[in-house]
Amino acid sequence: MAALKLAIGNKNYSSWSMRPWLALRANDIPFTETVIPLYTDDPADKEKILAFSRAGKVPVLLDGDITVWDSLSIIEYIAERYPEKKLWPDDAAARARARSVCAEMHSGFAALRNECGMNLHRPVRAVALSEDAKANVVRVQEIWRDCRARYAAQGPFLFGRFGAADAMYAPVVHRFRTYAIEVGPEARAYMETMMALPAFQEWTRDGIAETLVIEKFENV
Ligand SMILES: N[C@@H](CCC(=O)N[C@@H](CS)C(=O)NCC(=O)O)C(=O)O
Repeated sequence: MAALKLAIGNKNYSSWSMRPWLALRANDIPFTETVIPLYTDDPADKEKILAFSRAGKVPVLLDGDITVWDSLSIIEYIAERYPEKKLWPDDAAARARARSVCAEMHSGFAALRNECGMNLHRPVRAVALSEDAKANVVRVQEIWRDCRARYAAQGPFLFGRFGAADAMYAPVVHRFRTYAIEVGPEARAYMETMMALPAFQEWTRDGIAETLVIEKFENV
């Protein structure tokens, strides 16, 4: 079986790319990666993304002649192709909840995303957040606290073992860390669990080692 290919953006900045990358790496699923620099002045870089998917966005997964684009669809595809990795919980109620929190992340939290862009090499420093972003921070913590209260007996991640929901929320751990956002003890414990995950550490190391700077994401 040919190895999966994942096209991603700069690891320093591309939170959407981090999600499926982690879902694969944390579950020891073999794949090759292609890093395409984002938002450069070189139109060839955009062409490279378009060659993977006409949507013109990363991440994109290639599995033979199957193309899957969009981080959540890729995670769904991986879950289906590797059911033994249990990216979704076995229990139907837990699975419904996991899907809901993933969809909530995918379609929401715009203020937090805009005001606290993932930027691994940014020195840790607090910024003044809007009321909407503050509400996002409260809601993320509520989700994490609720999941941990329900599923702690099954493991240290949101639904026990590392799964789709953790992959979707991992970039938020970086956002909270980099922008020195104050969190409660349950959120802190979950962040520490995530930051100790070897796959999370590998992505972070790779991102920090990148030298390409995207001006519009700096000085925030
Ligand atoms: N909803 C998409 C969003 C993907 C997205 O916005 N990707 C950005 C990078 S993080 C991108 O490819 N930007 C390049 C461009 O617009 O040229 C997903 O979850 O995969």
